[in-house]
Amino acid sequence: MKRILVTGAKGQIGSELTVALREKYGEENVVAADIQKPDAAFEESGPFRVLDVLIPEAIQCAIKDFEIDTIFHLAAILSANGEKRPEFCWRTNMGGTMNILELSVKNNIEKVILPSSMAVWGKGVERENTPQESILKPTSMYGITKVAGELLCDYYYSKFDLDCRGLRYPGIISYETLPGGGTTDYAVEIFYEAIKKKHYNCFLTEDTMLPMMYMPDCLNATISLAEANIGNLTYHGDFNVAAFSFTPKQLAEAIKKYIPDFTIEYNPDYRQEIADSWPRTIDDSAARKEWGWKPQYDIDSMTKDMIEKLSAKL
Ligand code: VAH
Repeated sequence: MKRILVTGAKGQIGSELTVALREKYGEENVVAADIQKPDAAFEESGPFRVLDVLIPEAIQCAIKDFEIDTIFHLAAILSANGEKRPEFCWRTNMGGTMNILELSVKNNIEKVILPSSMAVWGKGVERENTPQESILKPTSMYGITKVAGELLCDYYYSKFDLDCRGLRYPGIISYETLPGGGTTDYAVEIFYEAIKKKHYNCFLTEDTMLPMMYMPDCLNATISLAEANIGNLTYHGDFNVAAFSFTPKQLAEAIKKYIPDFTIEYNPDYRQEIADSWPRTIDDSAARKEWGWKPQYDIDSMTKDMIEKLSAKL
């Protein structure tokens, strides 16, 4: 991995993954790409390309211009936004992924990281300690695109010998960039509202347990998988990874340790149905065994760090 392209680089994960990769591989060796134009700070921090992943010629130019050998493809429409415009979600997520895979084969790209998501699960699956091997029948368009992405990852690996890897992200919590249209976004919004208003109107019920992960662990998992020896990997595009699970009520209790007069109300909306189709806890033993995955944060250390960093930022 010497010359890296990150698509979706202005997104919640992409923006921090770009910074982490630049710290490790050098600013000039990590090209941030997004359909949105960069702000001045982003543009000054290293190479940037405005890139629509639905235009193959644009991807081809970026690969050639920057001599790319590794691609982290983060550009995607997430679960909640995907239900508002399912056709657009399919076209964007699948069109972008196919372009990235086809051009990676054409340009002999060494490695492609195609993130998946716990959204791949749906009906007929054990929701406690959901196993690595299980039925994949998602009920969201986003989840359908993530199952298709996992299958494409394995297909391009076996048919074209393309080193293609992916991990099933749980909900990711961070303070740098607001998340964009996911069902787990409540676990980020709640911190902003707790600090600014000491109250949060939650769009999920108080007992909706979901697997979550703090951003530093997400970045560590993504880069560790990317750097793992392919010969040690039984799985490729669909590693389960998890850190901790909580309900909105449990998260509110953790926040109250730092903001005692914080209050919360629960008014579930359309995202409740999506959340109810996802696991409550996940078995990530394969990732732990095959590439040494081990989260560093739990709900308390994440909450402490989020409140400290976000209070300073706000
Ligand atoms: C979402 N944050 O809510 C994303 C993620 C599993 C959750 O894929 O859509």
